[in-house]
Amino acid sequence: MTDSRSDCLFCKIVTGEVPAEVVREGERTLAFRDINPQAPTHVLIVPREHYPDVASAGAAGVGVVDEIAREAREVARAEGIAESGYRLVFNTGPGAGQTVFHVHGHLLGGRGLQWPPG
Ligand code: D5M
Repeated sequence: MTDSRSDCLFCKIVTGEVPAEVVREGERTLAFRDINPQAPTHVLIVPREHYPDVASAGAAGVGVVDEIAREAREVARAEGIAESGYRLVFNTGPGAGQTVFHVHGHLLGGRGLQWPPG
């Protein structure tokens, strides 16, 4: 479950085949702005390796979810939202709104965020 997929949009962003506004390049991750932002800061953090969702990425036991959280902290600092607070969301499965099946953390911030999220 770790190879690049020719039919996966975020694998294509990782390889540069599809353009994106990249904000941070990690050794194991890439962070780029969401094409349909839901907050002043809305950045997606993806592993370079392909996992369909956070459950499979976590189950692989290779630290990739930890790495996404670490990168989110760095992006939040760079975006100036680390102090005011931010949300890191993994939609998991179609019922939860996942539409791209390459695990991605949504980093959201820069405005007040409501709870529950709906
Ligand atoms: O989130 C998938 C997210 O991916 C959604 O917020 C839109 C975003 N998206 C889709 N295509 C692109 C491209 N090409 N660049 C940047 N962002 C993109 P999900 O949790 O799966 O619903």
